[in-house]
Amino acid sequence: VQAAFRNDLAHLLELIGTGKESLSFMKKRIRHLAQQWLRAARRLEQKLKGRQRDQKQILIHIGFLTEESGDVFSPRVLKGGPLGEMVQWADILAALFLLGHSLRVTVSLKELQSHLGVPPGRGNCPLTSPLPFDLIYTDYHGLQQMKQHMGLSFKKYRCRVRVIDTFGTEPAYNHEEYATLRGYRTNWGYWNLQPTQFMTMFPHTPDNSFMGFVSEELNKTERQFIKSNKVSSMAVVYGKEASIWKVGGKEKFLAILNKYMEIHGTVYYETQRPPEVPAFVKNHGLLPQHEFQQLLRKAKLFIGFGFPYEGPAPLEAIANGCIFLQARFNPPHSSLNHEFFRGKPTSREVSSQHPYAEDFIGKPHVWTVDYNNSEEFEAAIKTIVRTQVDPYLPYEYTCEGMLERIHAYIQHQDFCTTSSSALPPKAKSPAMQSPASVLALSPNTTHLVWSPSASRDPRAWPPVDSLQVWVSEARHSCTETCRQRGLVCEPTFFRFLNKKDVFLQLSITCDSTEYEMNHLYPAVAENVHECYLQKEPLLFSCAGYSTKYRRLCPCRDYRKGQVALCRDCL
Ligand code: U2F
Repeated sequence: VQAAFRNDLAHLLELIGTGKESLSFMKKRIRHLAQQWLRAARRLEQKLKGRQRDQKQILIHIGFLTEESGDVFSPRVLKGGPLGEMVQWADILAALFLLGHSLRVTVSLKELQSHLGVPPGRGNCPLTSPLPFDLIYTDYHGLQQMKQHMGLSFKKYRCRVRVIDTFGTEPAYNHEEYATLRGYRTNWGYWNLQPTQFMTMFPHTPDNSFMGFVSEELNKTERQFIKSNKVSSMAVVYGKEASIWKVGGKEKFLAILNKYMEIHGTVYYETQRPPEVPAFVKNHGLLPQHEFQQLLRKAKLFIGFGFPYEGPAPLEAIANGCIFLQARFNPPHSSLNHEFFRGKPTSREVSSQHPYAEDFIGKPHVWTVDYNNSEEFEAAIKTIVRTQVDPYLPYEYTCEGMLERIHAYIQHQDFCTTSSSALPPKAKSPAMQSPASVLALSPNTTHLVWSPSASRDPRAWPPVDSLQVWVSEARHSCTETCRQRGLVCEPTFFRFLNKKDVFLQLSITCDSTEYEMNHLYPAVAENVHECYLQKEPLLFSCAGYSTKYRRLCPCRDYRKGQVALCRDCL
């Protein structure tokens, strides 16, 4: 069946169900953004005119909202608890629905079992009939529940699963045997999925797919209006929970800020003003999402105190014409040195409260400074008060951008067929059978580019024409190596360069070449002329570096404002 774009969100609201504050929050959000979503769907429909799109049967199982996993989020929706995940799920639901797929939504174990066809009263048995879904979007909690209740069928069907994973899962933590051997300890990892089956809230690592969410969009009139009504002395503090005010040294930087600006907050409180919030701060209490946006429209500055990490609010602030000021973390925070990230399946180094804002947006919208350096902090405030900025929203966070991206994933990502586009988790060293086409790489002085004369596999996605092979410096990851060249690391291309010939083409001398399991391979230990190839395709990883190796990195181009897609990827 062909999928038809939908032009009404009413039926989706029914599908979501009732009975939890988190569900009400999500429905309110969908209702509020409905017009914006519908306009975007019409634009994408025009863009894709006539393109064949299959309608998928999709199960959306939001594990963290089930009672069985504790549902700690729902009771905190109105109390300043995290909303980022609910923002994202609401947007995923809207996007999948508008693209015309057939959806089932579950937030309890019982519903999950009945949709999967698990016989009542039994668990951990193979399903009695074939799984009625082409795709299952869930999270780590849901994944655990599915594993527990599907028995052997879990292995068979796990290629249909997409895991919404806020902060990301790096390949080294995903591979059970390797993670165990090498001490990549985590509370969540070890699933042996294809790393791109994990979908993140921001484009944290190219090893995962970037799912994202949306922010409110403004038309020209609204922009104009916002710009002329900005109160240049008004600052809003990022954070709904009183605990964020416990940050060390806050007296000093708040006193500086207060010299130039009136400070507002949206900190949750029950009856009394939270004692952590100083008296000179105008606290509005936790606001409903659309009122929070109205506040941002007036404010000049949105200021972060270091927590929460990597949430949606800074994008909303920037989209409403605020400048976002945040603390640089030196040294960076990560699972190795910070409680919040400990046990998360990634060693990504978080260089500020919001690295996406820092790296993908930057000045004049985003200022990342050392809060312990009073001069630097004060200079930033002084400049910000004088600086005019336009509201800005990266295309990938617009409704059209998100629809376009999810459409591309659904059309092209296939982890079930063992074709060239997705290697099976446990095939006999498929990493060794590199495709013949790689021989057509034509050498350049410093790197390799794909030769157009190469026979190309039309099913391969992203199309291999966008591949450029670069050799990293020692101590550099492939993520970084590609980024330095205005490109992005593309893990699906590793299989094209995991090959002895490629070293030769790059004029790298190899006295020996070995296949081993290591998430940094293919790589060369330059001073000893030892070359290494990857034995386990699940360990192909853009993340990771070492002083010992220069890595072979598969980079590709990307669309401006849509890093998930290469130029010819739609
Ligand atoms: C992040 O979760 P948070 O919920 O703390 O993220 P925020 O950036 O604060 O934003 C979530 C939403 O809260 C809304 C705002 C955002 O869309 O519009 N909001 C509101 O409705 N009323 C207000 O007064 C203020 C904000 C992140 F998303 C999670 O993944 C992490 O677990 C968490 C911890 O790092 O941070």
